[in-house]
Amino acid sequence: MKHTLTALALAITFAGSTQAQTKTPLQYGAQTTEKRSDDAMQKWRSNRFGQFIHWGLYAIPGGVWNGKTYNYAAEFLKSSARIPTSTWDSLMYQFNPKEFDARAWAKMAKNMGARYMTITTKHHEGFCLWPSQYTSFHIGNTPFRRDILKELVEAYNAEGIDVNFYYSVLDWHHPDWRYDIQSPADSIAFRRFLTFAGNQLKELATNYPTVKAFWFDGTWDSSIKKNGWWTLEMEKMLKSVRPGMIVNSRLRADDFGKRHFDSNNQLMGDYESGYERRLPNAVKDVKVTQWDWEACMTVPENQWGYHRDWSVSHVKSPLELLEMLVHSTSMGGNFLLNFGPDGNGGFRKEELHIAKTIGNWMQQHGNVIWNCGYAGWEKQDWGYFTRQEGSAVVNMIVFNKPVSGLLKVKVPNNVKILTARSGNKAWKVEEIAKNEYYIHYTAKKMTGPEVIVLETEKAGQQGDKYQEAKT
Ligand code: FHN
Repeated sequence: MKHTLTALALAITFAGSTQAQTKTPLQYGAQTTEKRSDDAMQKWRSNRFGQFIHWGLYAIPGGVWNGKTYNYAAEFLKSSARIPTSTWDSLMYQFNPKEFDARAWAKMAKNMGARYMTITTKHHEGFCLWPSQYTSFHIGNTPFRRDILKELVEAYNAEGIDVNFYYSVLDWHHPDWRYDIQSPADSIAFRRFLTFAGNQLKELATNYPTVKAFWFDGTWDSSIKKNGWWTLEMEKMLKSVRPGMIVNSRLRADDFGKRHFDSNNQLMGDYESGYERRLPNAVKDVKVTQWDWEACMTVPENQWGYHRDWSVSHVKSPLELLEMLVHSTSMGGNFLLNFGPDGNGGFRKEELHIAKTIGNWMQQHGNVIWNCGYAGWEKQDWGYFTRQEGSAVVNMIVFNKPVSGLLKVKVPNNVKILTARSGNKAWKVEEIAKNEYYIHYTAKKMTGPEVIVLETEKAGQQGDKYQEAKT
């Protein structure tokens, strides 16, 4: 038996070293294998809740063209309604959002509890919300003229909110954009395109010095996948122009066109950004807590830009969205909730209601979200745990109260729960089995997700008070 075990151990060691030796050599793969721990990344992580804003020319038609409503995502109307580029681009001459008030937007985000905002500087249509010197397709050439990006950065920063820039590499306006490289001519054109995009990115990072992160999108086509070198070059360039800069995994492709995670399964960029309109499974996908990640979420099923008609899909309620925010925090991820302002610069009433409802809860309970993350405790059906790294205090956020009123909590070995409180109210804590407690949550009525704060301490080795069943 001893020999068999030794042989097994050797085999594992050998397999491990073979694996290490067969690591694919990469020029454009991951730059680090660990979570970033610098101040900028810690701030990004502690923010936890962000406001996503999709705003561009698509806000003018709002999903309706020549009297016909197209139910696919409003920002894709150009393609859904097969609108020629020149016709679409001339929407620029109508862009005049008279109600736009950057300070009011920033106040709304602040009251909602958002600690960062990510704005589409350029979406797939190619229109730029800043006066770029590398194209004439920008805000400065609309009747509105004002530098929307600058106003937003200033207003949000004045509220203490970090601003990040969404940038779509895919560009329907630019003549040199290619979906694939199939000829030398494509290759030459696409090189020009990459230079253009690189110039714009440098321009953004230089001219808006407080930008904290770049949120890349539209990077899934073969043309980009065949140019992994460029994605790494952009990551390095942005970080050298602005030390501490953060980039999402969507930017990156490695030498073999592998995206997000390189051919050695290492995360590229600073955080994983593949969770779109979905969240990791809180029980099965605990591995995602090993790296930073962010989920982005729409209010209707799949509308990012303003669409006039939200009647065709489920529209998420404030409580559903709040639960997603808590769920994300409990798994060590950020939650980026999308808003699509209309062509006048106003928000839909549903979005205002969501911001207000979430904000009311965050004003009371934001401290179980900001600076918090994965608690390391087994998830239970009543809701989620969060905690500040290293703290002995664990937060329970209760969404589903069992009819018994008994909330089960399973603690790791040698951890003891001392108290359970919601504000001034203390709940009875009952130890019921080895590493298991009930919190007697006797509240008559829940008015929203309840926060129960557990004070814990490290306990010594437990004796044999609880015997395993002999079966
Ligand atoms: O096509 C876009 C979509 O319009 C939106 O911008 C989302 C946000 O994550 N990204 C793309 C789809 O993945």
